[in-house]
Amino acid sequence: MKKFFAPILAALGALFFLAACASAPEKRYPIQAEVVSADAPRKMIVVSHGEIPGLMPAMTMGYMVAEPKEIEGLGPGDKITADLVVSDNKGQLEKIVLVKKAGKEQAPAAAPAVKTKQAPPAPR
Ligand SMILES: [Cu+2]
Repeated sequence: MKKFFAPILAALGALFFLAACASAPEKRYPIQAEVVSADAPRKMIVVSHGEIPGLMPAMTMGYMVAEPKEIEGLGPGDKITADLVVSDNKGQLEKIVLVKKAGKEQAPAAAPAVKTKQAPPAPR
């Protein structure tokens, strides 16, 4: 899997790098995380991420995202991978990929109605 995507990701990374044309060197940290909430209009996502070696321990925190399109449709419990790109004093997530959608068996919308309304006995 990873080998298959590597060339594509590398190409995308090169594009981002050229587009950024940044003076400050940026650092990239691949992360794995679980979505707590996603807000595409505000380009914000709150995730619970694992340890990021050399940067921070596992925690729940909010990040800006480079491409709001990438978080449209994401919801609580979704597992993602992404690149945390840190430059100057800010960090944002790029290349957000949905790895595993939150379990559908737990979705309340699909749950069958447990309370069946029984008609009261007809008065005689
Ligand atoms: Cu963090």
